Amino acid sequence: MNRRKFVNLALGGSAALALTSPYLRAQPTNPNVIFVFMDDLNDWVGCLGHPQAITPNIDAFAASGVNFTNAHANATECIPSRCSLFASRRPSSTGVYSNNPDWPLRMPDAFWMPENFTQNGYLTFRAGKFFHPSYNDIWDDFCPMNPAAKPPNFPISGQPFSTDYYKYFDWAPVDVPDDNMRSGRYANWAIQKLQETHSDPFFLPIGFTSTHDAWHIPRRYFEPFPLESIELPDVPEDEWDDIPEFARNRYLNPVYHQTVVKQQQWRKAVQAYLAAIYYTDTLFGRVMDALEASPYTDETIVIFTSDHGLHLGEKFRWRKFALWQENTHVPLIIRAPGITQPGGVHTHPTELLDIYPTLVDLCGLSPVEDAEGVPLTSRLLDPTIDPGRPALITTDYQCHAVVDERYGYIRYVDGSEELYDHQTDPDEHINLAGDPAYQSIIDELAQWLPEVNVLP
Ligand SMILES: [Ca+2]
Ligand SMILES: [Ca+2]
Repeated sequence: MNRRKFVNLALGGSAALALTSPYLRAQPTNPNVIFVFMDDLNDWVGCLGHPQAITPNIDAFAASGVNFTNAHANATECIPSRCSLFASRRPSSTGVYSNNPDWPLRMPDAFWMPENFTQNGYLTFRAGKFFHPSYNDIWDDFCPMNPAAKPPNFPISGQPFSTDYYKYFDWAPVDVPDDNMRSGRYANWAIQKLQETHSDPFFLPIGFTSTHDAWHIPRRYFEPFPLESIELPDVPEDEWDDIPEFARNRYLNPVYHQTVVKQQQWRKAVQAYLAAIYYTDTLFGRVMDALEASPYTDETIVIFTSDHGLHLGEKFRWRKFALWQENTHVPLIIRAPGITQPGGVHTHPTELLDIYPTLVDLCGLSPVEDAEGVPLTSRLLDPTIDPGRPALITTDYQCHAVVDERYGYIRYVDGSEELYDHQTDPDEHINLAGDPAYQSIIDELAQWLPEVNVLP
């Protein structure tokens, strides 16, 4: 399907199907919304097939709604991803490509998701990280983003402090009770909100931060992951040879990996990230138990996702900012009473900027005139529906990835390209972009690149 055909389908498809659905009649008029983010969580969850992750609560939640198994963040860094998600705007349309805090000036007319809920009679309660910075004034109530409980001799991973990399690039078990961690506080605050009686429907985002480094996590969450059991990615020695020079220079900062290997920290970092995910999954489970025990459970939409993925040594690379799968692929699970059925799995490409139009649709919010996403309503009703479009991910100015059912295509600002066949090469080792046999596939995917690219 080409781009024009998709636009026509998208305009008519979702609304028409939603209006004729037998399920919709049972949908609450103004459902509550719990919107859970795990900051910097990649696809290391059981329900996306990760062999080591321990995520029983995320997995159980996925089984109760629709699991979007090919979902991608539209940007691979906190602020650009959140600006995209909460206004349903592409980074290429706003010029918000980096974590520069000037983003409100770049998006002065954005109709932000929490504002829309407020204007439509919802109470808005925020636990933890949502915007960045926080914008506390826009919420009816909030649990502030506490500073992380830093150990006294930070860093404690065993790596020496270095100005060559991010100062929180650190990990280790800590002897701190769950509830004293900042994500533990966010969970408890959200649980308390679910135990209160509210006069109006509520929008409750919970931004867990424990999956964002530094991974200083309560010790017991390390115990199921003994170091000798940790599996590291199998990276070919010549992995970088077929990556364009622009990407090597900009996205493959070798200092991180060289330090991690030299200090024998690779397994420890992976172990700590798995512990962080397990800990945060436990908190998520407590919130879901509180919802179950509350009067709100049958009238509350729950969304679970992340803001972007993360590298832990794949491509001999760490952290975020790039366009490979480790950075773009994220969990997305939605359960909407009266709309979704348990056990739904949607395998087609999906973008996080579709979430806001979906909430507009399901919660009766005001239309968002400049939204670039489309409602997922039809796919929630019938997860087998193929929307016929790929996911578009942006990191820097004119640096984009297009991911369809099978391929991942990357084009950088200088015109250099990568193409990976996820069917035969899911870990993206072999760049096919120079092979003429794949030119027609590149041409097909390239038509989805944005026509407008606002300067940074
Ligand atoms: Ca983030
Ligand atoms: Ca390679």
